[in-house]
Amino acid sequence: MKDLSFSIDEIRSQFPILKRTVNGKKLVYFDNGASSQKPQCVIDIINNYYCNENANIHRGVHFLSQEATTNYENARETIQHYIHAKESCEIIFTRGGTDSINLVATSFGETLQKGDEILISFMEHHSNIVPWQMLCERKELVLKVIPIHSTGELNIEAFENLLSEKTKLLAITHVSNTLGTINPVNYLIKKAHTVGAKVLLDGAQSIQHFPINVQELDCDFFAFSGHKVFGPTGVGVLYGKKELLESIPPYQGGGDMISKVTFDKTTYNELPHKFEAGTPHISGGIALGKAFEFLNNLDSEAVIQHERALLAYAEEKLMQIDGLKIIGNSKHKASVISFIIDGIHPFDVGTLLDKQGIAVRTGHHCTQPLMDFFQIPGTIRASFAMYNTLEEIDIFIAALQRSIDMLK
Ligand code: C6P
Repeated sequence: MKDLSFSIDEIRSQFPILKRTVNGKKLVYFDNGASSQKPQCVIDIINNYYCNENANIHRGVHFLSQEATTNYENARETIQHYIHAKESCEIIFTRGGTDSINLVATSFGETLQKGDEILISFMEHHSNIVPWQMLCERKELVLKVIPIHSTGELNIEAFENLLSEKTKLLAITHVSNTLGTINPVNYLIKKAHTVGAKVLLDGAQSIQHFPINVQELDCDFFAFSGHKVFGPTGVGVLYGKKELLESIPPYQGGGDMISKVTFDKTTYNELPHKFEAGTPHISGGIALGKAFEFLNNLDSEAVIQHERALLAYAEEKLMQIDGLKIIGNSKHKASVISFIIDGIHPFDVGTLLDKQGIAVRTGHHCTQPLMDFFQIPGTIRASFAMYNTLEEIDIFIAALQRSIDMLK
């Protein structure tokens, strides 16, 4: 049963780190795009796993091994239901979003032929650029890049022109980690499918902000990291359509991913194990399941409204600051704001904000081509989560103004 009320105090009370001070000030954590904080239930389940349940999975007949296996597989099912995948075998545990994309580049990439084209966009994170560059070099494929408008929105006309029968994969971010842009993925996926291309959505910055339904989206792959969605680091997920995952070769070789090994020939395990070589991050998978249970207990519509209010309030306040320019003004944005200030380096602002207890990210945000597009060295980025408050934004704005006054 969902708790349909959204009590910010109740939510904040579940995140112990939010009570701490940094440099003598109450922590204001606005670096959720880099990594989210963890609720007590996620921390507790990791602790409990190592105190009471630790064992390897899928291998032992003994009680602890079977218990750990059940908990790990239950977590897979929780994630399956959260993103509305048809079957739990479509949920592959990986080391994180980067690893998920590399899995597709390696395994799906193996099925591509010289001259085939891969389409990405100008606003991709390096994790959704470099694996494709490496693949293109290895297999003599062609990488094409969809340009964007100065608003930070995708150039749809250019996308349509770049798409052709040669396009085998569209690999695109759902939400830009730097601009906050929410891409029109429903349209992009439909259109890509008309030429027979598969679609990988990089969901690293979307899954923590709004519900995901991979069947409705009809994406072929969906990749994300656990640590950005209130779970631990070192674990992530690749969703893939079952038939597609079955048709591509394994990613890595090792234990658990095999059916039978002889020196003459090795056959592979069924999904999802075919893609999960070696002992996985067991406590991480279990804890990621718990993070999704935590999300399941919230009213997602209330979370969306709250984050929208944070974004609107912060943008309104920031725009009142002299010489400040917001980078990324898409009509549809998640609660991520990048900005620059005339004559001041982002790093200096980030450092002074930190002295006042405020955590933001500064720099290129692993999107260097995007920085080149805007002809800037980097931005200051405030990225909000559902536990942030309007009062924290007031503290941030006052601290930002103080920093600017010191630097000018
Ligand atoms: N972006 C940020 O501060 P990993 O590092 O594997 O957990 O996630 C990679 C990744 C992939 N795609 C997008 C859109 C991302 O935003 C990220 C991670 C962080 O913006 C750290 S660089």
